Formats: sequence, structure tokens, C-alpha cells
Amino acid sequence: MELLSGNEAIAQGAWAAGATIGAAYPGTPSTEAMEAFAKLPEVYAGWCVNEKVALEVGVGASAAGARAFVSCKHVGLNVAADPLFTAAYTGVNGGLVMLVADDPGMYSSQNEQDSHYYAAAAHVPMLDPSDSQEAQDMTADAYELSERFDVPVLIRSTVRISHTRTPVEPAERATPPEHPYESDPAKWVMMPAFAKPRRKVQLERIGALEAWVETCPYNQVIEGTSAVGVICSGAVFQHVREALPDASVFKLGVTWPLPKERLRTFAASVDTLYVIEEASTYLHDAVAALGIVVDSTPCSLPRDGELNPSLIRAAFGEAAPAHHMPADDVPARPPALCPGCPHRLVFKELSRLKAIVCGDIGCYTLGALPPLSCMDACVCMGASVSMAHGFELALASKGHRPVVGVIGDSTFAHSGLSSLLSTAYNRGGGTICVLDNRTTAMTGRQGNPFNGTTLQERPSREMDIEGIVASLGIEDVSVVDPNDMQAVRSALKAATSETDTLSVIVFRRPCVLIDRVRSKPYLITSCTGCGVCLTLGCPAIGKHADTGLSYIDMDACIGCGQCAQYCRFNAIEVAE
Ligand SMILES: Cc1ncc(C[n+]2csc(CCOP(=O)(O)OP(=O)(O)O)c2C)c(N)n1
Repeated sequence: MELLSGNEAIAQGAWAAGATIGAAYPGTPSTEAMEAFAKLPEVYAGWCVNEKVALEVGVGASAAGARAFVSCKHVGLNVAADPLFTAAYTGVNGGLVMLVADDPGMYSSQNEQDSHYYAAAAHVPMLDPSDSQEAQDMTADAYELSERFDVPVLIRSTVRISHTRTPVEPAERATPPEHPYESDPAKWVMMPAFAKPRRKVQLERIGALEAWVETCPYNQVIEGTSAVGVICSGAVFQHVREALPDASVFKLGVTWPLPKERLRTFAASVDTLYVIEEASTYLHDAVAALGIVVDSTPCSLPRDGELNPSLIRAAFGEAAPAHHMPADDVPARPPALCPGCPHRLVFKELSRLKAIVCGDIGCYTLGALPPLSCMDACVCMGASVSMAHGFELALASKGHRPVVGVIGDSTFAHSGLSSLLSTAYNRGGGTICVLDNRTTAMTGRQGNPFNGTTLQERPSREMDIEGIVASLGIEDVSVVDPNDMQAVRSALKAATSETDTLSVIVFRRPCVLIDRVRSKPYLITSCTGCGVCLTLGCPAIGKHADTGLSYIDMDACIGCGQCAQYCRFNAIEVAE
């Protein structure tokens, strides 16, 4: 037995099924699945520039006969939805399994989505493990399922499944059946003439899957009292068992398609039937659509966020379990840019410029929080560049503040580059700041095309942002050290003063967590209490409650010297 996280177990399951090719774009809570897969023997695993590309690599590998593993977070499936919906027509050759990890509660996401809807809409089977053993076993089985029904299979986890370690009997690697490649345009070239018959194949497959799911052992009834029955899946199953140990429970291991007859039989066996689920009404609506009478989800259960045993017990009028720790007993730890973060001064200077800042997704989204408070919008990956173009178009004639898009290097590769191509093509103006900290910091410092590091440390090509940008015909391209206050200030001032020009400034300095190098810390010698250093939002700088004077926590300070450049009284010095 080993203690594995759900993500590690899913990787183990894919490996055990003989998957040889893995492709992903990182995203919490899914990232560690591909990282774990990459460490297993006899596999290729790589980070792709985005989830659409990753799934297409998986579809190609499957078409060629390999078993392929793809993973992403819930919003990544939005990006990959295009290939997903049509891969559900082509079907597979080698098994194709994709992990999608949802984040109810938005611990590290820009929204809360329930990926069940994708399975139902694309007509692809979805399996919901409720612990790591199931995560491994379902993933391994999903390959056989994928090949038997000629369809990609989705494994849905949530943050609680992906990141919780539970005991697993690690499976051995099997040798999968051979699927030699044969050219078959009628199956793989999805133009109307070939897609129409494949659509019929897809619809027939639904019937076959519906018959299979009635006997699938992953759907289980845990018998309890006949007074209360609960239908649930995934992590919620664990919460329901803990909260309502006497209830009868229908645990759905397959959440699309649903085992209609088994659900009807279960519903008939209990007096009152509930559906308990997180962050959506997917299961409730699907069960009700079968004509089953569902007592609506207890109304005191929140429609947003994660569930837990206490919330479920409270909804059923029961006291919280003894070990329950209310969330408000946990001290708040608001996120902040690290001491020495190379993103900090760009936001400090943008706030001085009073620019309209279209932000993006990454560590630098924290520039939106006080005291930097320097972001007007942030919607999804890549949107900074395209939204800045929209702001420009709408405000160009109105004498507006400068419009600036701010995007990280990984996000630029993900989808910012295509947005910039569009702005350049349409002769848009404005300023785009690419914060190149040489890594994908937010999700744990993965490689990307602009640092040239690959997941399995295979040889790579290191792309050059300014070279790519210049090749788009954007004339005003510069590279600036973001730790140099004067350089940042003058670069931003120059770029934003030309309203008709499209300027790209690449702010390049490695994330401080890559090498974790520390210089001598700084200290404040004769603080006047002006408070300017506090406006940088550095976690190493604090204010004495009694005197109002600033101090530097020398254990937290890494000696970047950013604050010293802002002290007009030269009161911040290297500690000797
Ligand atoms: C579509 C989508 N995929 C993945 C993620 C997860 N994610 C959030 S930020 C980020 C990358 C950030 O890297 P970078 O742009 O280099 O900025 P840094 O964090 O290094 O400052 C990723 C992969 C997401 N939010 N949305």
C-alpha cells in the first residue's frame, strides 16, 4: 500500500493501463497528475502551450494507436472543448483518457464550473473517483472502456480528490492490445461528408453506453435506512457518508451516462430522495429528468463552494461533527507577491501612471490587491492582450488614460500570442507588458516555451519573446529589468505616451523561487514614517503599530533592493 494523492493515483492508473504518451497544460488542482506521470518509466510526457494543443496531441497519439493521457483543470476544458466535441465523433484508436480537475470553492481559479456538463454535452463517458484507489482503478479501466466504445473518456476529480492522499495498492503496468495505425479518413477527417455518418455512430454509441452503465460496478448502493436516500458522487460521497452514516446512498462512479434503471430502483427503495452535489445542479436536474421525484437539495446547502460534512449535517438539522473546525477559526492569509517578486515594480509604476490595466492569470494577478491595487480587469488566460485592444477601440476617441495589458510568459504562450497577432493585424495601439519571470510560477514553476525547460528535461528550443513579437511587425519592442525602478518608469512612460503605437515591453527577471538565491537583507535605519515603502506590498515590510514607523523583517527579506529605490530619505540600507 502507498499513500497517493488522487492526481498521483490517476497517473499510476494511466501508466498501469499502458499509456505511453501524456500531454497537458498545468492548472491547479490537476498539475501534479502529469508531473507524476512524467516520472514513471517508458512514457513521454510534456507540457503543451495550452489545453487545446494538449488534447490534440492526445487525439493524434490515440489515432496513431498509442494509449494517451491528457490532463487539465476545469477552465482548461473550456480551451480544449473544440477538439473534445469532435473527438467524440472520431472516437479513438488507442485509448484516450483525459483528467479534468474541478475547483469548487475557487481555491485557485477564476471561476467555479462543473465539468459534468461537458461530458453530457459531448456525449463522452465521465468517471468520478471518490478516493485515490478508485482514481487509479477507474483511470486504468477507462482505457479499456475508451477502446471498447471507441470514445474518449473523461475522469473528473475535484480539489479534494486530486490533493488528498489515501491508501492505494499501486497497479502493475499491463501490456495493452496492439492498435496498429491504419489510414481511415472516414473516421478521422471530420468534414461534413464524413462527420454526418460519425454523428450517427456517436448517437448509437449512447445506447450502448447506457446499457453498459446499468451493470457498471462503479455505481454502488450503500444500504442504510429506507427513510433517507442520497444520490452523490466523487468527494461529496465521502462527505455524505460521514455526515449521514445511516442514510442509504447511491454512489455514482459514472456520472455520464446515468444508470437510469438502477437509479429508479434506488429511488423506489427510499421514502425521501436527495441529490447532494457541489457547485451545480447537474446531477439533480439529470435525475429529475428521469421522472424521479427528488426532494430538492436541502435548501440550506450552498449553491456555491465546496461542501463538507458539517454543512451537510447542518442542512439535515444535525450538529456539526466533533472534529469540525469552522472556517472562520482559521486565520486569514491573504496572498501577496513574494518578497523580491520581479512583478512588483511594474504594478507600482503602472499605478503611478494611472493606467487602465487589463490583467491576466498568474502570480501577477495579485497586482490587483492592495496596496498595489492596479488592475481594472482580468477574465481568462490570454484576455489581457485582447481586452486591452477592446478598451483601446472603445476609448480611443475619448482622451482616456493609457491602456496597458499585463501578461506572464506562460500565459503569453498559452493564448496571449494569438491575441497579440490579432491586435497587430488590426493595427491596434496600446502597451503590452510581458512579465517574463522565466517560469510558470503560479502553478509551481513548470517549463514553457520561453524558458525552454521541458517536463522530462528533454532537449528543447528556447523561444525569444522579443524576436517573436518583432516578427509580427510591432516596431516598439523593448526588454527591461523589472527590478530597476528608473528603467521601468521610463519604459512605461515612453510606451504609453504614444497612443497610436502598439508597444511591447518584455520585463525579464527570473522568479525568486527558481534559484532561491538571497542577498544580504536590508534594514530601515532612520524611518520618517512616510509609508512609501509600504505601498509596495512587500510581505517583508511591516509597520510598528505604536510608532507608525516601517521595519523590515530580515528573515523574510531576500535583499532585492526594490524598497531602497523608493525611499526618498535613503533610510533603507543593506544590513552589514
Ligand atoms: C485555461 C487555464 N489554464 C490553466 C490555468 C492555471 N494557471 C493559472 S496561472 C497559470 C500560468 C501562469 O504563468 P505565467 O503567465 O508565466 O505567470 P506567473 O505565474 O509566472 O507570474 C496557469 C497555468 C488557468 N487559470 N486557466
